[in-house]
Amino acid sequence: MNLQDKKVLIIGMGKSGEAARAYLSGQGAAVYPFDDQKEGCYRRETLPKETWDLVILSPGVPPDIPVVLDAARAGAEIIGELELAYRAGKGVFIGITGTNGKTTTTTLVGKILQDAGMDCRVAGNIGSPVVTEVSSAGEKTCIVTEVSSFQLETAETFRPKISALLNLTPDHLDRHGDMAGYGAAKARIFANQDGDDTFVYNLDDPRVAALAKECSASVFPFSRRKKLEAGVCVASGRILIREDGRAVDLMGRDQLRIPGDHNLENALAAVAIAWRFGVPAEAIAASLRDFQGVAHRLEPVAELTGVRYINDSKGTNPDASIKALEAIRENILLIAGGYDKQADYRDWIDAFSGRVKHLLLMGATAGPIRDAAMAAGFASIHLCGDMKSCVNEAAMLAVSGDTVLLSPACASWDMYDRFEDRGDDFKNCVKALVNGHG
Ligand code: UMA
Repeated sequence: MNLQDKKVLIIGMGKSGEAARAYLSGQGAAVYPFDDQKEGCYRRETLPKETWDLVILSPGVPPDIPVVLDAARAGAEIIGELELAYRAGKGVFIGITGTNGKTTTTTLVGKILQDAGMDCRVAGNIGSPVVTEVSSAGEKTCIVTEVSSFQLETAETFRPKISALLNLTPDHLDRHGDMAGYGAAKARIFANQDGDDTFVYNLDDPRVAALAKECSASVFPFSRRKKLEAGVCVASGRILIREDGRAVDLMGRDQLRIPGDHNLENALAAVAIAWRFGVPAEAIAASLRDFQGVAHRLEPVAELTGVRYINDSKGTNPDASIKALEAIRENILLIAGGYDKQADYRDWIDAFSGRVKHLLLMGATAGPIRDAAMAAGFASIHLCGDMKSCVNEAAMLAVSGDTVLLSPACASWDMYDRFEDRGDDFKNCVKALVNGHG
């Protein structure tokens, strides 16, 4: 794509927008940054009469705000930063999406490839814009990309060599309208693939399995429940790769260091991806045995007077938080609440049963969650206002053997810029307790 002297509008000057600006400027384009909040950017009033060769829309910006509609009316092509990176024509892409587990799986695939000595970068929704990584990539560099539904909406021609769909449960319905809209966005991960490419998917997830039927790529499923003729599965406690009538016994599932059934699924997905990418089985197994998980996802923080503190700030939707509750199992003091994505909390509250002793709430959804929990008969609820009061209140209520878990079931955007900041706030509040300043 020749970008020399092209007139490009970038909407949203966060991480994606700034990365796109740097790339486009380097390619000789004339860049116009737009942002509702930031200094030094154009505003809508100065832009509606302009025409554009290209518009780059940041993933967190809703596609129906006036400045985007103006650009669409003017006939501009609107793409996202992922698509821009893909059009650079460099690197071989692995694209990983799903409601939960994306970051863990992407990190793990990156580790397996790097441990195996391959030239590889990890990028995307995980935090490092794809276009930045692509700028310095070679033709054969593997770009292991965590892809969100927001990024897929604006990825017209994106065609990963290997794509993966981990699971599909309600999330971001405020943006996608309903599950059909959300699923359609996720299915874009394989929309441009053909028989030379691979689609890895979770056979145990009925919504994902239904979408896989529409896929033209070579499919390679994984399952933790069923034995498969072809794909990656678990039998008698062993992780197996099966393909072309041959079975490779990779390792025992008990050799994984990341906890919970959901992490087993993430590991199976990573095995399927790495195998199809050509990594030898022994190398995959060695990296898997070594992998300790990612920050903000069931991350142990401290133990104080027999009480464990665990940071799961990445639990940004009910289903992710259910996975954390299932992994910890019992005696949980749960800190939750945050930005309102219009989620349905009923299944999550049902999962409290036998597991959660006290619920400590903060953020915009504190009220709605309290009401839903009371309606479901869960009464031990504490409205706390901020992280410090949540942590201090939990420390007062907890007894030896309990776990204080931050797993909000909501995004952080009402109180923090990013879930990482929320997790760091939790860790700092716990550290203050440990140092006696809680
Ligand atoms: N903005 C406007 N008008 C609006 C809305 C936003 O001007 O109506 C501006 C804001 O003022 C801000 C900028 O847009 O300056 C923010 O853009 P953004 O929300 O797209 O955020 P980025 O910093 O570009 O980060 C994005 C992803 N964020 C979202 O999708 C919300 C990051 O994913 C990603 O790591 C980063 O690109 C690099 O690829 C985060 C995320 O929360 C982790 N993702 C969601 C999730 O995982 O659930 C999808």
